[in-house]
Amino acid sequence: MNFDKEAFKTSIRTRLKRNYGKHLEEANKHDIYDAVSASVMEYIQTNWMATRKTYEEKPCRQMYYLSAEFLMGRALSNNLINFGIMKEVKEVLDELNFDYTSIEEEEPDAGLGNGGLGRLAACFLDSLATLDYPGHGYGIRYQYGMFEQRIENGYQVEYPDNWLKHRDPWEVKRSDLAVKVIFGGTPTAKNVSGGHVAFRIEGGEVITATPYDVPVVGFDTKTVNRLRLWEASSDDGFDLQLFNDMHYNRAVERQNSAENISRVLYPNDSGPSGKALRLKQQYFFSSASLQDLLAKYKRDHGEDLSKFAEYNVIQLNDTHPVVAIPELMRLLIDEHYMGWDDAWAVVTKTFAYTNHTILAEALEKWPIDIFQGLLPRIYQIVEEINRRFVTQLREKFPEDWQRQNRMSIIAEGKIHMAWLAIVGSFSVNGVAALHTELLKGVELKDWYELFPAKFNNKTNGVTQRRWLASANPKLSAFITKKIGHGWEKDLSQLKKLEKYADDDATLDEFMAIKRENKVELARYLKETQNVFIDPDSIFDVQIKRLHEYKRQLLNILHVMYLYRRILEDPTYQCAPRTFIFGAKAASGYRRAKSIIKLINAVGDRVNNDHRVKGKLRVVFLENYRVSLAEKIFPASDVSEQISTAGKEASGTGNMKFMINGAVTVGTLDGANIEIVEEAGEENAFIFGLTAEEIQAIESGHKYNPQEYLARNPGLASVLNQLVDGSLGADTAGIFRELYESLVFGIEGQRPDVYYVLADFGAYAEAHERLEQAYRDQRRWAKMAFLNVARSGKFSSDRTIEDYVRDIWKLEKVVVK
Ligand code: 26Q
Repeated sequence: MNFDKEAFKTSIRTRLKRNYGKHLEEANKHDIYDAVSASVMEYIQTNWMATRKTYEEKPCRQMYYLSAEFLMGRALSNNLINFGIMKEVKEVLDELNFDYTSIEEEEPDAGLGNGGLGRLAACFLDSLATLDYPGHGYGIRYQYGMFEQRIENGYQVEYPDNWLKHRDPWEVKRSDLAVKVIFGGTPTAKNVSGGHVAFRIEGGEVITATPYDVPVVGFDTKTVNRLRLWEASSDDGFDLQLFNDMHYNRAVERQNSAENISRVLYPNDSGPSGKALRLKQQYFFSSASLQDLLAKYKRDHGEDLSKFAEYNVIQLNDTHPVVAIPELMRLLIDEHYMGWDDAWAVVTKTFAYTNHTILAEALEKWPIDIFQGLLPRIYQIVEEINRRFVTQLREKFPEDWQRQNRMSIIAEGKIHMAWLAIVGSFSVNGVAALHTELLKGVELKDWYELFPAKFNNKTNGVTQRRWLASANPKLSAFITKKIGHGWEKDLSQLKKLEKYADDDATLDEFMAIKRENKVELARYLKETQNVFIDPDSIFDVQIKRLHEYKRQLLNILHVMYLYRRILEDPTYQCAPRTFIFGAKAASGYRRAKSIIKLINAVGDRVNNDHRVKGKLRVVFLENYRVSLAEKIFPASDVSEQISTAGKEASGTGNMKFMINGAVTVGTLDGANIEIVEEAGEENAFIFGLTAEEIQAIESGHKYNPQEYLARNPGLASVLNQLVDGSLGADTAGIFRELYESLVFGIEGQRPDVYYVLADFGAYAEAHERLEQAYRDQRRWAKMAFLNVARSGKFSSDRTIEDYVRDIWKLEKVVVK
């Protein structure tokens, strides 16, 4: 595009005057961020309108990604890169005497997600727009996103993330498209001609859903798709009578109750909370989104909805939006007077479901009383779906009562949302090869036997525009110098780098870039968190949500093990290492919080012990989030992907490390398997029990962690430090709990549920191999370099092409 610098400057000045009544000279950094963003938005709008017009002129099949989470992070850099005006805007700011980096830092992260699942949704939107597919997001405009984490006295403390404190320059409020969503009330049969039975809801709480649209800018294309986020409010929420009678709180009760629905993201990435408000959130955005789609369909095609599924496909991001299945039935039957069978035919051609977890405790089940109280009509419909489904099951497995019970959508007082998802969708997919195989063979075995054709795998990916082009400009320039442009939209081109894998000059340059990125991260951490790290040490990094199955505990126990070794043998020679952690724990997850405290306690101990002499450092970075991740991946040497085999559905951080040239230490879990398959086993450090071995142990009930302690005195001694008070007296209690959970099992659990002790020896040994490899700098450089060259598969562009081909069946629509 032709970018007029002077016009852009004028635009910035105009906005400063209009929005803040300020001259350029009076503007602070935030004002500039806002004015620049608003000016960029002006350009985006042109393409956005053109895209909308293109989609409208010739109605085409479109995909809608329904997700309770979109972890978008910051928009400015991404939009400038995708729009192709980064260089120009930087120059403009330079000329106005502002530094781009510090302006960029003014933008709060849009942290509307917990972790992997939410960030995957964001990467998918980027790829869809870049590849010119008509695919859009629907979600919730949480007023407060993922909490801000501070570490106080080594403990995690949560603070609200008031990301909308200033206005968000990237959103457009569409009050004209607001819809109503009803909770509670009484379903009442109404008379409809033609013999159909339809219901209306009498009474109930009426919530207004107002959409805010955020543009999703494709890279090097005119396509701008849409993320539509719903905000909850009440139209008659303020009672003036009560206010006049000085009942100030009661006067706004209804307003608050409505607004609470989109108030805050549940900071829980691993399990149903069972809270009514969470179900309200799910129904709220599912219903609003479907009403929006039906209204559009009727504008384009008239009242006959029988062909709805030809033009719309809805991807359900885990079970969180699965209530959309009965809701679409309700809308078709009660509001559009379709018969059950016709409606069901539409529904089961519209929905596709992605599963993101095999942790049994994470599968959503809603207690009937909560569900029926909030959604009485939807409950009736779920009952009818289940009645018909169970009838079908009986025909297929007449005598198999157990199977019928296991598969009933409603059982033991609960509604099983994953079962509802499978029954109501035409596709069910896992997110990495192993994960899908485990779904088919174990977790969803009954379902695979019933509906084999629905099951398919879609290995996750990440967008190289954000995670390489934007996050790592130095490596990007280097890549482009070597192989030219093209990788930005076709990551498989990175394989052209392979021919330099034995070229010393290339490897030196590659490693020099890694070092510059390490220096830059060290500088940033010193400035923002007053944390010191040494760029001459190995940056060994584990950044992800804190969860027992991800085994941050294995990592920190190994650090304690190394520390002990250094103290026991002062002559012990090793490459200096910095172990970097970043992780948020769900607010109510006590054990995860204890692990954070342990990491910090070990850090205090190790970092302040002069005997360690720089050989070892442990840092826990506060408030891990997308914008911090963008600074860490490019500076990492080692990627810790050490989940218990079979537990991590895919992982996506593992891919971000790989494309930035970090070497994986990992188990054969999730997408790690595919990562080493691509990189070559010799270019990763794989260790530990396989999923199959763990299955065998579990079916034989023969795991005794004490055996591992008996065999490894070093490990026993490390574990002992958890309970001998050496990590600080105040923590004896919580570390004892960690100890006992590993060694004996507490609270009715098996000991060491996640096989930390079973894998410890192999993990320590993998680290020894790693250290050996690192000492040979050239060998290390080649390993890291080949990881980059072979990371092409892990672009979300590839993932999206897989979804398009197998599930969505979209055509590209090029905006002129
Ligand atoms: C459910 C009910 C109530 C409250 C919260 C939740 C909830 C919220 C978020 C449950 C799960 C999540 C998020 C799960 C998640 O992020 N899963 C990850 O998805 C990634 C993308 O597919 C995978 O790469 C990871 O392996 C998987 O852990």
